[in-house]
Amino acid sequence: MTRPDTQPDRKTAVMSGNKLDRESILIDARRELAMPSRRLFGKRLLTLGGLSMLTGCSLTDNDSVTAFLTAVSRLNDRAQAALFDPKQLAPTYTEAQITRPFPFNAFYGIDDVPDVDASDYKLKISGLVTGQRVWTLPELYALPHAEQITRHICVEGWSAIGRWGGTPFADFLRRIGADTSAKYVGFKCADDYYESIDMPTALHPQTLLTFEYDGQRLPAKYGFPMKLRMPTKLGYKNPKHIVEMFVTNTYPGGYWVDQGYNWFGGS
Ligand SMILES: Nc1nc2c(c(=O)[nH]1)N[C@H]1C(S)=C(S)[C@@H](COP(=O)(O)O)O[C@H]1N2
Ligand SMILES: [Mo]
Repeated sequence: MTRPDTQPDRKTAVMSGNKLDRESILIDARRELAMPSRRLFGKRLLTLGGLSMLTGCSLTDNDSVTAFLTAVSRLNDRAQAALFDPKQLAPTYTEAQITRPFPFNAFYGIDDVPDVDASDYKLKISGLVTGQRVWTLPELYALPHAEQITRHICVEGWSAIGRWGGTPFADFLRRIGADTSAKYVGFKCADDYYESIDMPTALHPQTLLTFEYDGQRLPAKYGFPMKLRMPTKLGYKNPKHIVEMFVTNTYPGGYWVDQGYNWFGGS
């Protein structure tokens, strides 16, 4: 089993034994602030001490440390959302730069990849949309087509360049009559994974609902029948094996996010 990188360390630092290890907590919190997606925020806006005062945490017990780290993460969500430029494009690459083989990753091993049956697959659409209905794969495959060669960055410490094909998600949201003034789009997956993203990222021009990898139908390991591909977000924000999506103003969380990981997850 694999998981994003900072979480086990954070858990170890915060929860090991009764005696609080101040040193490792500070190392951990500094590391949080040093993550690529947080660097801007950490450097520009606040020092660790400032954050501590701001959140009113005295860092004297496990609960306050957890609250402190959660507050850091939630503040970062807001800072990242404020810094997100809906028109700024992530870098794209050439075919020759594609990483081969492209890595597989999930919260389980490759032998447990879900086997989604194409013939009775239906994508459910719910929430704040006028077109609450299900979509079959032939209907989805007939949507306008776009391609991207972009870099996928996993917080476990690897990145890889891949080529995905599918349909621009903004178009799809308009097609289903989504309320694009709503805050979130949530996803449920065939493997019990779930995720949610902010609406500005959902509408970003490089956010694609993908059905293909490198010119072929998306293989099971990369998320058959579809993966939401967002080069502006870290790997764990990109749900594979999507079976349902919903538009909502109620914060839906995510598989890793609900275990303490940063929700915005910009890269
Ligand atoms: N359904 C589902 N989607 C998921 C995951 C998962 O475990 N299940 N893992 C995430 C993580 S952490 C990464 S890095 C990427 C890996 O995608 P890949 O197998 O195409 O490299 O999928 C993301 N989306
Ligand atoms: Mo990841």
